[in-house]
Amino acid sequence: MKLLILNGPNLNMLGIREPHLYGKSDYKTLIKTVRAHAKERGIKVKCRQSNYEGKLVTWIQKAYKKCDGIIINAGALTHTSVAVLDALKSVGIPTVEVHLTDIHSREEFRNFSYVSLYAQKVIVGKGIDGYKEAIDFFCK
Ligand code: DHK
Repeated sequence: MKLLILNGPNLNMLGIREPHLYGKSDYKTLIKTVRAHAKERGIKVKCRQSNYEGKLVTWIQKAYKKCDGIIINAGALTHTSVAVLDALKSVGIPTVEVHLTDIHSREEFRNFSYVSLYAQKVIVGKGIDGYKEAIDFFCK
């Protein structure tokens, strides 16, 4: 079992950006936590972050026939990117959408997610633990 774990714009700023919302842990800690949890579950992970929509699209495309699942926090692209949605639909890989914050209880513009139109599961508002739960989804 191999998972692609994708993080979008500004997730590299964790620990610095609005810590009251996104928490005090930095991106490095997030990845360390995710890797440790995946190892416990015997799952291989490939972790990638970009501030560029096209990079995320390309990584999703490259996962075709290579990864068994995708865990994605597309950051702000969640709410805007038809391209990310189309890429997920193109490869047809089971996908869990994760958000550190509860996007449904924040500003109205965060309420809609293109990724949710494809994702098999959506996890919001659980911080870093949401990524662990997403890994566990693929263990069933
Ligand atoms: C992360 C972002 O960067 C925001 O643009 C989303 C999401 C929420 C999160 O909660 O992880 O709206």
